[in-house]
Amino acid sequence: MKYKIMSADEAASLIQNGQQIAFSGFTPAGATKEIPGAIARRAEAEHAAGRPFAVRVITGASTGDSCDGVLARADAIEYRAPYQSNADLRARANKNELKFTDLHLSMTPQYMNYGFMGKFDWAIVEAADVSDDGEILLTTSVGIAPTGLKLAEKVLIEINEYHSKELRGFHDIYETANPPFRREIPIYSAGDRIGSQVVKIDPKKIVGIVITNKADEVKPFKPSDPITEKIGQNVADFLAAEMKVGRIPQQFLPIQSGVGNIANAVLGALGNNPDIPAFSMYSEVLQDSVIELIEHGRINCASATSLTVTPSKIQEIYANPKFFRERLVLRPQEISNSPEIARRIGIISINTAIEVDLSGNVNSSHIMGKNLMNGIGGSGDFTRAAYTSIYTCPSVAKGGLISAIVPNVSHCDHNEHSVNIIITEYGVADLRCKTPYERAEILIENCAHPEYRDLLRKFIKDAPMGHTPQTLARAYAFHEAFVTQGDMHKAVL
Ligand code: 0RQ
Repeated sequence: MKYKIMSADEAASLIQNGQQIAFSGFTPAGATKEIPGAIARRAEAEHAAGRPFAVRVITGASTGDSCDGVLARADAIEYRAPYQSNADLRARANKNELKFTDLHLSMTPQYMNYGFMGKFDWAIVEAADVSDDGEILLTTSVGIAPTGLKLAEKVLIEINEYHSKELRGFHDIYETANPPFRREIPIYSAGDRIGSQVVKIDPKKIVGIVITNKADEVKPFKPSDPITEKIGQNVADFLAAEMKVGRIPQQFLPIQSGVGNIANAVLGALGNNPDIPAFSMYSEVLQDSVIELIEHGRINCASATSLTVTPSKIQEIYANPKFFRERLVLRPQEISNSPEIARRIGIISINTAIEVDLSGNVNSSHIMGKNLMNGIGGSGDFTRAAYTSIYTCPSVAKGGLISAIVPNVSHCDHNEHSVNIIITEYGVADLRCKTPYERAEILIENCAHPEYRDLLRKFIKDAPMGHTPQTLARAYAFHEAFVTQGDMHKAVL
């Protein structure tokens, strides 16, 4: 290899205070694991010497603790976008100790391309291989890496020897032109390939290579509980019933599914339902359950921007690369999350809500209107463009002290015009083409926890007549009760 091999600390010494870096990684998959730690050490040394040191960090979505966690704990982040799920980073964002912006994930590469984020000094990416003429074989995610590699002045690469070079052929790298030159993205079904297997850049931009050998920091799932399983079951039963009445075609439609335990249970239930045929996925993240369903012939093919699977699952893939290469496609996030494609191929989107209000507005990102949880991620990319958009959540949180069905959401990510179906462990609220009063009623009767139904019914009954049941003075009575008394049951209506 013609590039300079260096230590992570040597690489970090090249980074200057205030610089903007595009990192690879979408979830812990494909995130860099060595250089961020070295940047954190450099920040701590600079701070100890009384000098400021923090960088602007743009990634695909969340990353692993060895990127977001170490940098946040060292106070080395000045600005961070577009998504995170790290406790230390979240705590600092919620104290405004660093600037965090929650962005639609499909929009992030566009904002980079349009210049909305300013100049990129560095791209720091994990790769399985790099050729002397600048062909980079990415690892388990694509995310914003191609855009960062194109725009950045200089590039550092972590070659991670843990990942197999058999990954060649899993990626489909395709870049869109900026308006007014953009054309349609020619993907007509989930498995279509339209791009190249590698990212190609000018090799002169590559200033150093750091070698490592570490698995992605993907944690195994908690064992599923009865509530999660019931939600999964309700989603599968709803979709099977939709197929039966002809609202979903017999070939079924591609599924997009969010991350976490509920998403995992939903996919498990879809896979086990004999009335649902083998299906495809057009999603952003593929978790362990997808690999199992591919192995069992229940998923035909899956497209995403990240392969967020545990080390044992990635080894299964590396042991059988030909089988999986034919069934998995990893794309840049503006393609995996493209609303154009989601609308064309008719995806069924399934994401998670923190709370839902009686109009059908969904909050996926903030607690009590104030504190960031993770972010919207790709949920908005898919929801607005979906054939049918579904949100799932348990009917209550914090042992029942919080109702997930509230008069008004305390923060709105997805509005009533884009949200079609709400599913809790109690049932399904089909909001499609319903009036505001009808929506409120079915949400209360089908989805709310029985302990909160009378309070919610009272909110509707007492509302002055209008197109939408609303009483502004009591709009946040549920939240107010939790914030002041620790219990939404005490809402004064
Ligand atoms: O708190 O961690 O203190 O126990 O929120 O909730 O029920 O464990 O569910 O892990 O799936 O997270 C929406 C946050 C759900 C996640 C969200 C508290 C609850 C718990 C976690 P603890 P659960 P999950 C994919 C596409 C982003 C949108 C999306 C998320 C913690 O799924 O970030 O789907 N989604 N994007 O107690 C106060 C409420 C609450 C509440 C739950 N109403 N009030 N706390 N919690 N409801 C992502 C990507 O694009 C990469």
